[in-house]
Amino acid sequence: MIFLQRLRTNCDQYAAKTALEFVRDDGVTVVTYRQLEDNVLRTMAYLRAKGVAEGDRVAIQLPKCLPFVYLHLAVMRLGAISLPLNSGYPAHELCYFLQDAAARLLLADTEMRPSLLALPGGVPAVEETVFLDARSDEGFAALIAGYDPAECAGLPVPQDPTTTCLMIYTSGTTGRPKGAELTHGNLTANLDALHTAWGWQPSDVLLHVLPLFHVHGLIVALHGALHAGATVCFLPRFEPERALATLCARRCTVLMAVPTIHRRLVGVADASRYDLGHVRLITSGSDRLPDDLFARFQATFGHTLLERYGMSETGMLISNPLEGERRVGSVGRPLPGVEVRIVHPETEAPLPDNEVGAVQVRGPNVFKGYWRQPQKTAEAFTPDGWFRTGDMGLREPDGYITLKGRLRDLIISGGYNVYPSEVELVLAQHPAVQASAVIGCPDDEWGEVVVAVVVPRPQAALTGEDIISHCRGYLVNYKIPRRVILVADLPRNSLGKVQRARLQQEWCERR
Ligand code: MLC
Repeated sequence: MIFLQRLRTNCDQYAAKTALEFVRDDGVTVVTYRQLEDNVLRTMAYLRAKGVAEGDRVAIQLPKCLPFVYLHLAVMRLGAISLPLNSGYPAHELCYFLQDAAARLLLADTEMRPSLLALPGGVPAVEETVFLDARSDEGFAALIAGYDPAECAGLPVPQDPTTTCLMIYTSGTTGRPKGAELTHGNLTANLDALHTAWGWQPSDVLLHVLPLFHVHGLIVALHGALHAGATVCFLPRFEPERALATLCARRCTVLMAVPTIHRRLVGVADASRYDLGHVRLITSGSDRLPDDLFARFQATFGHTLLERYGMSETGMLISNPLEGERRVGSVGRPLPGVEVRIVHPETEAPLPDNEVGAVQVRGPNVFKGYWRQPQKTAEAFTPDGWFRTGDMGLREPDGYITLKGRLRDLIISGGYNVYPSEVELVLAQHPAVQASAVIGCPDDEWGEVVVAVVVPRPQAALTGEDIISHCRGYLVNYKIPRRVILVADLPRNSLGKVQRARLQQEWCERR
């Protein structure tokens, strides 16, 4: 059953049960499954009145809030395409996504109003921008109150598994980010697989600490819980003590997070005083879980983290088991319905067990393609339909897969992907920059941090601070270099390509 249909069924079956709780400093907003359905139907009527129709892209750039959830679900239910965007994107970066996706409507935070209205030529591409005060539930409730839920209650729930319902932007080794088109079928296949693998129950209460604009927080966590008829307890942002206190106070049973968050949890003073005995599952993903953190988490909370592996284009692919060995350093075995193979990175011939090669995947969870990028889509797949993940790994004889680095120049910082090319393009726009290379350096807290190695133009008086303040205007916070190194020249190979590995050797260790 398509996810949206299942959610609709859950709204009937669990009508009086809490679907969503939003915990704020000044109290908790509670939304039952019946109210969720009502709010989604009203939001659909609101969006229809704005002219949103099947296939339209609707960009949502809001901080974490309940209206985000209603808008996202309503857009998909209308057969349109939800385009969630990081609430931290500065106007300049946001424009690229709006233009590329040719979004019909932008729902933006009121805080973005000054910078968006100051854009020369206005907000590009979109037909309308609506500013919402997402921090106030009352404001949105008042906005949709005048719309009749009955207007959309009779509309058929989209059923075609091949229709795109969600677009998540991801970058590549070259060029600008691309919109990965995920279909109803992709989401459903992934949720069905996770439901079984992780033993989701209607009685589960998920503590939601992640952002809503990525696959992890949106699909794996939020959709996962709604698919199960469970309860989602949202924290507006991650704060370690508050997360632990809420886990206990609200008797949460599931937590999903990235290694940086787990590291902050174990770092809380006297963390083991929090009794997490009622929690049944704590997962880790979006970045490699360091072995020491796996052990420290176990020692602190008595919980064995369940590490899993996925990506925006594919949803979840591989997971350690709910029952059985959660192997340190390994991401586990392929989820039901997902095929994984390890191939030679150049010939793409399958490799025997225990040999490191490129990880390729296939299954109903794998995305349709990159939005309006047939060439890039073709390059992402082998001729026989396997998706090239860009990660390296090996399979052990018992089927467990261990990731062993990346084929492409990807930096993962705090669970967010950063592609050097994106930052380099911004650096190139600085008039005093002659050349640059962006590398990831290992970091205990963030996994990796972004470091820029910059060659200034001759005679230019350039400082690292100049570079950083230039980047602030163009890039979201986690892509801004933490360190800028000014050099006279970059090491290049005989083809003129910058040797990033040499830069890493030279600069990452010298701290
Ligand atoms: C915040 N900052 C970061 C950062 N997050 N810098 C580098 N990397 C990051 N990930 C910046 C802040 O802007 C600030 O800069 C400084 O670091 C300190 O901020 P902070 O307050 O300590 O950070 P915080 O806001 O608490 O955020 C940390 C975090 C967050 C770990 C909670 O990064 C986070 O939610 N990460 C989760 C990412 C995620 O959901 N990924 C899923 C992708 S989906 P300044 O200059 O302002 O001081 C995917 C598929 C899959 O990958 O398999 O899951």
